[in-house]
Amino acid sequence: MTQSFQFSLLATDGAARRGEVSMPRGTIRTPAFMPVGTAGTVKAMYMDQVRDLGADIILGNTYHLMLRPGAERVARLGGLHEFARWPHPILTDSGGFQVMSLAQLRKLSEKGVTFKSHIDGVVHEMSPERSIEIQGLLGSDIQMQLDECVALPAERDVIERSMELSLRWADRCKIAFGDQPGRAMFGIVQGGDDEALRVRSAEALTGLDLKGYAVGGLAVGEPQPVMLAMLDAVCPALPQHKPRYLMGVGTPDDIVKSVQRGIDMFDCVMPTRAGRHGLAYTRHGKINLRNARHAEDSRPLDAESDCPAARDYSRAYLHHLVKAGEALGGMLLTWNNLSYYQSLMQGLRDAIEAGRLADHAAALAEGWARGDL
Ligand code: PRF
Repeated sequence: MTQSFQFSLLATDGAARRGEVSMPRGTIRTPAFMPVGTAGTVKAMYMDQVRDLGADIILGNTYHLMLRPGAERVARLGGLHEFARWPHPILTDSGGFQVMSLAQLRKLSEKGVTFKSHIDGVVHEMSPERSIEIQGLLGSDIQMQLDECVALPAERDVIERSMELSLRWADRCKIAFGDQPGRAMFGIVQGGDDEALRVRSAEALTGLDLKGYAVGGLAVGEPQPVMLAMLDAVCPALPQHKPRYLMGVGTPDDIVKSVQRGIDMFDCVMPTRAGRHGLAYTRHGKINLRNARHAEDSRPLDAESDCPAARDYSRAYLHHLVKAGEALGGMLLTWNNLSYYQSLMQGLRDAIEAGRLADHAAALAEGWARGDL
């Protein structure tokens, strides 16, 4: 196992990349999907299950963990890996995005962001430096710069000022992070739906020579073609030999199309959150188990899957669990969904290695369109 943080490109197919991100706690096979473990748990899953499905890394949230149980407390308890019993790599989001979507009474300035906790109303301050300090206390392997993400649509000058602020915060986060050979701090490209601003952001961050780059501020209300156009502009402006992470994306279709444009890493609450709401992702598209048409359907979600949740339980039983509000319903559907997402990523990795990504993407789309027969 390597003692430093490294990215190797193993194969390419068009703009798509098959790679490996190595660090002391393990190796991430890319393209990778990171299950979201916001509060130190991938909701409704055991960590062993998450690992067995093929996850090499999970995501944790600075915002939630700083509020409860607190970063200093997690540090005293041995760090997040030990606390949550996940010994493999962890990436933490910096908190800015969650403050903007969850906290009350937010105030943004050059210094950072002040907000009231959504849990108990206590006022907190987070600067770029404090965000990096918290991520260090948690023991995060890949730390994100503090950034500001504007909701779209927005005026160009609002997007521009916000993007410039995020760049200044990237500088400060880089200094705060310092030199930690086994860990990484990623910058976040912003710039809304403006290609020129996106390229400026990507070029300025590239100049900071960070260990990896995220693309933020997408999947925030814009149509998919706009997101894809931003990736078409941003990816060529990022260094070839650094990992690229598209934050908070997305549906299986978003992921495939983003991989085809050169993205290496993804995280999204979709498979876990949708699972707890009765939705199953399958090779044949999404199935809403709440629907009465499943009430006497004895077929499993996918007889050919090697995930027990997909293969061994009838849709009728899953429908019953979901309707009855039973915890097991959310557990089985989350298991199915993360299994589907990880198998999707394995399929993409294999296809890139074999140089047949375009055909593979077409076959996936055909399966989703075929529907749940
Ligand atoms: N910034 C950060 N986290 C994020 C985003 C962002 O822009 C997004 C946007 N899709 C999801 N998570 N820091």
